[in-house]
Amino acid sequence: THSLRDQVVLVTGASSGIGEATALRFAEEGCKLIICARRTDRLNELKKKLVEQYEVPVHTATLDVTDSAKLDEFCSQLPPEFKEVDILVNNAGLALGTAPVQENSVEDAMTMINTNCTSVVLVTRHFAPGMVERNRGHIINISSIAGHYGYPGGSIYCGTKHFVRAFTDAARHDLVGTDVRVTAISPGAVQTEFSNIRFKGDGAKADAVYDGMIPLTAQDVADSVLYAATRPAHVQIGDIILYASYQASSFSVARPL
Ligand code: 8X3
Repeated sequence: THSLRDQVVLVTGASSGIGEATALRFAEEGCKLIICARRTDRLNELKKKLVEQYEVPVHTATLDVTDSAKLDEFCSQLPPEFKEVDILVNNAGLALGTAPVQENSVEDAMTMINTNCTSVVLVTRHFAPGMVERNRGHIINISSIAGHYGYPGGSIYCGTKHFVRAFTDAARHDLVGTDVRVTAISPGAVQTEFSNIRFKGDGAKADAVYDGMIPLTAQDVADSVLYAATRPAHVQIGDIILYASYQASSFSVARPL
């Protein structure tokens, strides 16, 4: 395996869930962290934890990744110590609603597309050239099992995750022959704020998603990210699909508990 010590890792959507768990795991390996998210207080709390527990350098930025001007500014104004990103984790993403296709909210659709797709394009466009120039780097995109098939009520969300998967695959083709690796991670049911956000704060609906089964945790997904990042340089993980054990797909979930 390959040591991550002192590598610069950027995680978008780092204030909670998979992003936060991933930032903590990279810090544990001695990486320098750039963490961005919308919630300043949550970011500051995470920064404190990263610095106190792992004594690593941390740069934070309060940022809504759907604001492309701010996103550009953030990417181009990183302090010198953090400018050369080695590992980019495109994690920021969300689902909003489960409307059938004929009733999609255009506003929700645009928020999902801008968060899950556009931001990945922009951040990758910013940091990939430096990776190619230095001939080192790893782009890790958090996709979903929703990137592998569609399901009822998921026309936009599944569409965005299919985009992430195809973008990841095409990027791997573009970068073949360089030492820059490109990986997708495709989790199934993970208990984070995901369902609370999808159901807009309806806790009962959110809880029902995980009722009677044992969902994946954010840490389980962070483990997969770390697995991909710590392979020897000649090994490139394409996509890790991970389901909860009581789950065979988004729409086939057993609830024996
Ligand atoms: C989240 C998993 O099954 O709701 O990406 O699409 S699912």
